[in-house]
Amino acid sequence: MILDLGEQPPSNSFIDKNELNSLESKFPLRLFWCNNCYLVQLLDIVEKEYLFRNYFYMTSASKPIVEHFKKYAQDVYQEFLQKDDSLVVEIGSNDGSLLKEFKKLGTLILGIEPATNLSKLANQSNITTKNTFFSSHISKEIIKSRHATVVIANNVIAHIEDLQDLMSGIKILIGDHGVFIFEVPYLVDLIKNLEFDTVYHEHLSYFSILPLLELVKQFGLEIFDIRKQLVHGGTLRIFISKKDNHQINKSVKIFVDKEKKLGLDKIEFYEKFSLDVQQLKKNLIKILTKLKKENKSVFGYGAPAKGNVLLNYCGIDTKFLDHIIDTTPLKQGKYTPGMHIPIIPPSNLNNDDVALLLAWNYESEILIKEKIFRNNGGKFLIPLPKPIMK
Ligand code: DWN
Repeated sequence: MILDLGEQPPSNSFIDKNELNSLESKFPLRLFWCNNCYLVQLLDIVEKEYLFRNYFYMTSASKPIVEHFKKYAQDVYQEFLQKDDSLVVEIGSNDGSLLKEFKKLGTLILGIEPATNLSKLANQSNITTKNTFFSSHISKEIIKSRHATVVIANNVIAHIEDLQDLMSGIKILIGDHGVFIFEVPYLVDLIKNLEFDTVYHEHLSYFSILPLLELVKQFGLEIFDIRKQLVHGGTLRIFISKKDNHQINKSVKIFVDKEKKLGLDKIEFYEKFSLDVQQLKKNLIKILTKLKKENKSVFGYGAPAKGNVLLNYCGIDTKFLDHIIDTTPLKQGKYTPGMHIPIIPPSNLNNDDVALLLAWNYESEILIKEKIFRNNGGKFLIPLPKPIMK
């Protein structure tokens, strides 16, 4: 085990006012490293129906990600979808924000989304979406009509328990000529930047390239390119196809060599992580306690899933934060899981002194957006990698 974050409620299980006194389900949240395949993973698995059938995270609620997806769609279109009649199948298509961009470019699209509330929203905005979990069975259904030109999946591969069935489903869906492109948060950034709050029950795997190479090889597939992205605290965009279909880009060897040099294949690489996370917790509570002693008004900026891991691990409740603001209509009027902090729509910030930036992965965009608040003396407390006021 490389990190123990205690018993926590699922980080997207936001609750209503009338549930505040009800018992909340909590599950162990512990991170493990496999000394055989080097995959960092959770071993305490929460039922996927419970986590994903009714889902509060909406891609469209975060403008920076919508912008990222716009550029992403254009890049993939340029490189792989110029041919007429190209089909993009997205696994975990959420509210259809990415597929909307491909549709604008004239590509055929199909979404696969288990969240009933979100797939309904997507279909209502004419983004054809199957309300189901992805599996090789679904792939066999789809190829009855045709193969996919591109299968795309973002921030969802880490959520899938059966990686074997996933890869066999991908192999079926892309056939001989298709390409599989996916984005996952990068383990090296998680460890280096102490992004412990991205460890939560939805994320079963914490990917690096060494274990992924072994996985795809088993299915006659190969990684032919890897491109680093800045979103979500450091992300890899990975390109996979049938073996020998594409020239292998030198990026693959660069990442493999880097990971071996860093020692991701040795437990020593992970040893200091847990101690550093415990120290971060102490430092953050110390700063918040001092602010409250000075009668400062402090609130949370953004109610991301990762924020709830941080709040529950550090025991930060309404003694420290008056409320949390968030742009997601589904979250507004709800309370955070475990710590029960009320979530309200973004409002005039100028009456508060300090914003704890729980959505730290959008620091640059949010600090620009809230310039007036800062010019009027408002401060942002950035929780990690080292709590700092800006
Ligand atoms: O892997 C996952 C990532 C992709 O998204 C999922 N398992 C769940 C989710 O994680 P998250 O909730 O930690 O994601 P975000 O994108 O960091 O969430 C940002 C939150 O902040 C959203 O609720 C929207 C909100 N927000 C805001 O209130 N004002 C965001 C921005 C940019 C803002 O200006």
